[in-house]
Amino acid sequence: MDNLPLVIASGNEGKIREFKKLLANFPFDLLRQPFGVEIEETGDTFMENARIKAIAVSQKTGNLSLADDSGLSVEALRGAPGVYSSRYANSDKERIEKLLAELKPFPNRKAKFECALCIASGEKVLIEVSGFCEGLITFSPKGENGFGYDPIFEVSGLGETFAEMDHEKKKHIGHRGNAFKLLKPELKKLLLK
Ligand code: ITT
Repeated sequence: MDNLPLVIASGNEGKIREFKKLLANFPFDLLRQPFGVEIEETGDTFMENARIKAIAVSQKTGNLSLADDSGLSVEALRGAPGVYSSRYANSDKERIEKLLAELKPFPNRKAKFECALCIASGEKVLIEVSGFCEGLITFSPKGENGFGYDPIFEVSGLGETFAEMDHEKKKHIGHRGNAFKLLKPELKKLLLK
């Protein structure tokens, strides 16, 4: 059977790397979204934004698409940065600095990563799932792996940040990996159709 083209509807290299690993055993030809695609994320939830991105890229390319909208919600900051995680500041370094500064007065360091995944074909949503990972915000960045807020997110009970883990470990316990566990059986059903 020929591989099916699947466009990863993301411009975030960190996410794309993780998806290549998660989808390695599936019969997909993974494609990048067309250069210069800018999609306005107007949703109030991660899932709404994942749908917006998946549908826009599928309509643009004529292929099946997979979009991920994800982010970090910090309890003491009443859920911020949440759906604004990528718009919180201009670079990973500045986002981390801003979050640590805003959280400084609060003893409560609890936070949660969420990842909403959506597979679309044209304007039709075929699959949507969400995954979570709970943890604590550290007082300073630790570790060199991963991307985004990984150096300041310590997974509950593990005592190490996402950036201190290898890819395999993050894949198993992270929000994207947890969403992918729910996506997997649905994807298998889709491929049988
Ligand atoms: P696309 O929309 O093109 O996929 P983006 O970076 O704008 O790329 P989002 O709107 O979903 O993606 O924003 C998610 C932000 O949340 C991302 O930029 C990171 O800062 C952060 N984030 C998401 N998943 C993460 C992870 O696994 N580790 C660290 N930070 C993460």
